[in-house]
Amino acid sequence: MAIKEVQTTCCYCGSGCQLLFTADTAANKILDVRPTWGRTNDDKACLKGWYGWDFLNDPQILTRRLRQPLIRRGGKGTPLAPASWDEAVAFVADNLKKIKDRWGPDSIMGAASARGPGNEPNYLMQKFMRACVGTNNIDHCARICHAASVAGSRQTIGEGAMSLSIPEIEDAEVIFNIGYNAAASHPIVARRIVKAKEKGAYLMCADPRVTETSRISALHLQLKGGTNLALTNSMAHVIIAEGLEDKRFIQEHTKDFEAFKAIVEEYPPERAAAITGLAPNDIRLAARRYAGSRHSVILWGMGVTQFSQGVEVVKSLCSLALLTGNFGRPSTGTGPVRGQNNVQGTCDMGVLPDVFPGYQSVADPEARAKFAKAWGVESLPAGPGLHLTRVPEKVVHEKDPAKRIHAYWIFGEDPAQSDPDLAELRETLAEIDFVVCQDIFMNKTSRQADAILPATAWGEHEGVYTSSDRGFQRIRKVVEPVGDVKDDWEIICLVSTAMGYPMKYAGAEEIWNEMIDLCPKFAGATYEKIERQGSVQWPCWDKGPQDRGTMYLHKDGHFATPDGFGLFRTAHYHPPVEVENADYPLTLCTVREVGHYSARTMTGNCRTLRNLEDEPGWVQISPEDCQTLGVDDGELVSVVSRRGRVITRCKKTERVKKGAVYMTYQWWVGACNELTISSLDPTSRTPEYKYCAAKVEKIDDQQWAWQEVARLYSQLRDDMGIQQIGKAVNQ
Ligand SMILES: Nc1nc2c(c(=O)[nH]1)N[C@H]1C(S)=C(S)[C@@H](COP(=O)(O)OP(=O)(O)OC[C@H]3O[C@@H](n4cnc5c(=O)[nH]c(N)nc54)[C@H](O)[C@@H]3O)O[C@H]1N2
Ligand SMILES: Nc1nc2c(c(=O)[nH]1)N[C@H]1C(S)=C(S)[C@@H](COP(=O)(O)OP(=O)(O)OC[C@H]3O[C@@H](n4cnc5c(=O)[nH]c(N)nc54)[C@H](O)[C@@H]3O)O[C@H]1N2
Ligand code: SF4
Ligand SMILES: [Mo]
Repeated sequence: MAIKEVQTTCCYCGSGCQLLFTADTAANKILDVRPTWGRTNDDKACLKGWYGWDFLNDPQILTRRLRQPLIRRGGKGTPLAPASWDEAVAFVADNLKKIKDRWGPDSIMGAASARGPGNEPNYLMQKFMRACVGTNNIDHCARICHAASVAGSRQTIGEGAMSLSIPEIEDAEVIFNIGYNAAASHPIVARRIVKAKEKGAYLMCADPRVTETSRISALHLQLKGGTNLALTNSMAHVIIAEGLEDKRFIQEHTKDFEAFKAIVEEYPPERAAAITGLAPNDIRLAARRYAGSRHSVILWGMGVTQFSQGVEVVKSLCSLALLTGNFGRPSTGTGPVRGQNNVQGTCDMGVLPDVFPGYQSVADPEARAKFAKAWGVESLPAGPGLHLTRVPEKVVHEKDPAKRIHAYWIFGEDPAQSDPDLAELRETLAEIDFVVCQDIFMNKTSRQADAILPATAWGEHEGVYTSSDRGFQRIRKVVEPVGDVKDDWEIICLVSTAMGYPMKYAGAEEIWNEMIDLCPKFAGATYEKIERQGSVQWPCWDKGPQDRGTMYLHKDGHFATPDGFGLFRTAHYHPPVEVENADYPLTLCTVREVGHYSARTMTGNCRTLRNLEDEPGWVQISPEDCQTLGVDDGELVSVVSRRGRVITRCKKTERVKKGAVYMTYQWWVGACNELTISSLDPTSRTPEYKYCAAKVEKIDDQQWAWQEVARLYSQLRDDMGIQQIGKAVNQ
């Protein structure tokens, strides 16, 4: 037995925890995993860090690893059949070329990955789309996540990332936690919130549900879902009305205060109370507490961004921090805590339709000229590309074939599970001429693919992830990949080369070096420095050892806006797009499961995590609603919206209020995205996952319902060609 120890960064959430693997290199097996010291996690990890690596063993519980390329040789309607890499690459390149020649570069869409691959393949994916295909149609799951934070923060303070670092949270004096459930989503960040409380911080939590954070908060603002903007505008109203604003900071470092004041003046607590259902004095208390400290921190998540008014709420939160001068010092500022392990990084790499790597605008002629020169092309497209949430609009709702999307390369995402309104998404995938999936597992999306390209997973390749707080950290190979799989970056190089735009690299570090040389903000973050420090937070301008990176942004009130001033912005409140009514009397909100992760291809294939929770998921219902519906805890029920119907288990709980029900989006059978609505924020195009009208129906024949769940589950697995159901679970 040859033993080695390898340190790497966790592949789930953006907390960026460091894990130490012990592996038997002779047997190519992982023996043990434990957390180790890291900048964000000290030496702690949550249950996914401890148990979330078992998918590397491919126990085939939910789905199975992809081990060889698969193509539909005879076109749509013919089966997916194994192919050699040469054949699969030629097949993908020929089809993409044909589509580009016939319909132009903008008929091709690319989605890249905030998960396992890391920064380097994402850099290459956007380079491929821009330099080889010639379009800015490149995006990723930030769109359906924190895109509203990126847009809203950039419009006010100039930078879309967390202004402070995860460790700084524990020294905050006041934490305003809004629409963020760290105990389930980022347990290691939650630990910092607990520590802040232990050190005497005042916690306040705005969430329509009772969460672990609300339980330890001094003030729980249990507002009605979809009313954030009324609350935040009203807090600003109180701060100004009571003269609690930081007048000097406003004078010296901000603009547009008067226009902001004119809007928030219309939100006295009594009016906001009528919209939010909160007590006026609780709103006053929240405002006074927030303004009463020089170390106030706002942490927010999907309960802010996944609304058709998400961007406006983000702007109002940044404005609250401007109003009170809570920027530019340690343990203060704004914290849109980025979800996925590398969603900050995938944004950093320019996997967005409007920016190159390092947030350099595609509309800026100088930036275009710089990247065109470096990438050896005459010119690069200037117009912003398509947001991935608009693909259905450009397929099923676009009658003119010249304006349609004809090809979609989906790399490390599972939109057929994670996008809203899945029936429409399936119709979209069926209508697109050519769909490529590059993944590590068979998933719901790859069922509809014309070509599947199998990649190495986290633990099988090298690279860099960016944690939620702008920290570049290394990921390292622990085991050798099994089967005919390739590194994501290599797959992109092969297709690009076959399409006539050669790309060749010796490894991830060479790609990284090309990237940092093009991005001033990242220029100093060499592999060597990341290795030495463990983590380098951007901006890091200089390669020398004296530039260790940046812990917090906007030092001394200098914002990242063009002229350095912070801009006050907010808007008037409006309700969500689809509200409850006589036919659909409940509101449906969708959230997270602590032991499972996103589309679940990875955690669903980890034996210990699978034992925590299983299909068909659950729906949280208040005891009053359970009584009205005549349903009880554990019973199967149907949840129905205008777009679909699914079966799931009733979870009766006092944590939710009457009239509002909650599901998690992790389940294949109880898939809540069959029900969600694709109404989008007009700026960030983020879907309103947190609010639509629904009803719950009792199922009288429970035996039939359980059989139906089993039937639907095996049908999905059969469609995916996963034969060995239940096999190898105990291996
Ligand atoms: N275990 C696990 N961890 C994860 C993930 C996972 O799938 N599983 N996913 C990761 C990803 S991609 C992300 S983006 C993060 C997301 O992490 P979070 O932002 O914590 O995500 P959610 O649980 O979707 O929503 C947060 C809270 O918003 C509340 N909320 C709903 N509506 C409203 C409202 O109108 N106002 C307010 N103020 N609150 C509201 C919900 O009740 C919920 O408690 O988690 C990451 N971590
Ligand atoms: N209803 C509802 N829906 C939601 C949300 C919600 O709150 N409610 N939240 C949304 C949010 S915030 C997010 S971020 C999205 C997430 O949605 P997705 O990004 O679609 O979900 P993931 O499970 O992270 O999907 C990642 C895919 O990448 C694959 N993968 C992992 N590692 C690698 C690798 O190294 N290489 C390759 N090629 N593939 C890899 C996985 O197998 C999986 O198929 O879901 C959104 N959907
Ligand atoms: S908190 Fe996030 S990064 Fe840390 S171990 Fe858990 S899932 Fe991994
Ligand atoms: Mo996310």
